[in-house]
Amino acid sequence: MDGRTLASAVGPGDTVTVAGWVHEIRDLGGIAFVIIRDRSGKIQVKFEEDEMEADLVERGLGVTRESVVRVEGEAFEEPRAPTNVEIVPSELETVAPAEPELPLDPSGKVDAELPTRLDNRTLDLRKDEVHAVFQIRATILSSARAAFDDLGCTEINTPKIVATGTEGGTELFPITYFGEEAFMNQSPQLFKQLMVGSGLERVFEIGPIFRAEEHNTPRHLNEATSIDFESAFYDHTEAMDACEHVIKRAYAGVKESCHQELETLGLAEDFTVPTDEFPRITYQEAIERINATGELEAQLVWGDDLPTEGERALGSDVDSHYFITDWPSEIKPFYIKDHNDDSTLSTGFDMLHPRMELVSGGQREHRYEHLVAGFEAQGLNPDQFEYYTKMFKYGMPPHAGWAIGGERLLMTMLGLDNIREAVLFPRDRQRLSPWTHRNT
Ligand code: AMO
Repeated sequence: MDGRTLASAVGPGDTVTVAGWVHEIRDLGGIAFVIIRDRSGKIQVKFEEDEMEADLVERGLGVTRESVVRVEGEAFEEPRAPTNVEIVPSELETVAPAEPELPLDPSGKVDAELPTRLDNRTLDLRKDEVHAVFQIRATILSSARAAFDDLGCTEINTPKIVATGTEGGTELFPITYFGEEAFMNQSPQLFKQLMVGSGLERVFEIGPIFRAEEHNTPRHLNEATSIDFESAFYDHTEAMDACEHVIKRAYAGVKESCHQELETLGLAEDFTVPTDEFPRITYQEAIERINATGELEAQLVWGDDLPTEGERALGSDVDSHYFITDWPSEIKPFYIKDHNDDSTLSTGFDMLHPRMELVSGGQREHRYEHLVAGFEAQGLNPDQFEYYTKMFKYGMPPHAGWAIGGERLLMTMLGLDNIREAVLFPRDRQRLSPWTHRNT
């Protein structure tokens, strides 16, 4: 297909072949403009009855919007064209026609509701703003990879079909694995820890996690992208430093590489890369500050999870990314280590954007006996996790790590209302394939 010139690279005087989608057709009578869109932008093609063969003009005006066409011609300077250049065609070929009735309008002139957009995601992505979101998503992931490279990490890929859950039993997706019950992985948690013990020492993974979330909310998905990190010989404070580095690098990468996309989304002027240190406040301080806002009906007490409204109240109070540290051990998972001098206090932390939680992490329990005792304390059967616990008997260094929710990072960075906007084909309670609405 190539040998073509991208729309953004067409300059006056060039003889070019461009190919892309028909974005718009403007027939002014005697003269008509067809705007062609490709991944780089748009280019105007001029059809003039008096200047061209009737057959070419007829074909030019006969194309339907969103058809894929290939146009050959010469480019001229034209200040009235959207990019100051227009092509006068010598040939137009319809490569793939589009039906005249479109399920949604990719030019964005006619709004569509989110379900219609998700049902027709391929067409939805042709809109500049939606396209921009996913370009930025890709930049976040490449910037995160660059940040992991700064930290000297090795990228790993761990199994998504597993024998046990790690993040709470009610959120598990069971599957049948050759007649036996298995599950979709909720998190690479145990595998990334095992890789620390393998001698890789410092690892990261960007991959899917699966959570059978009970409710449909604007910030939960049933399949999400987790950006996981784990390092040997790190404590929780060093893990927080690494987390801050990755988040800041993701923002900086977007600022540096996505100016056009930010402009398209109307964010270019206000987009700021966080540079200050993220405040670290203890859980105790967090509940006191939430209680002091008076936003909650009942006062929070030690051991309570932070409700969504509480997180929001604290978020607007702090007004930047921030960490909550020193959680009660009882509400953190079995793999999180307690403080050495106080077993009721854990080294677990969360990192939050003012709108919502983005990250959980902590130092891990690497001492075999303590780990097994922790399983029992949380009502889990250590035998089921033997593949994991056993390796703690053969030289497991102290280690710490965390996971960032990829979609939540994108959502909060761009101020998207709904997490479904941050994923190509969201999986929620109603949606298993792009176009199917399941009844629940
Ligand atoms: P946690 O369960 O807090 O921790 O998940 C880490 C981060 O992943 C994101 N996330 C989700 N995003 C969208 N939809 C969901 N259903 C969803 N569930 C989680 C959130 C969350 O902060 N193993 C630990 C991490 C660790 O300690 O390393 C874990 O999975 O942004």
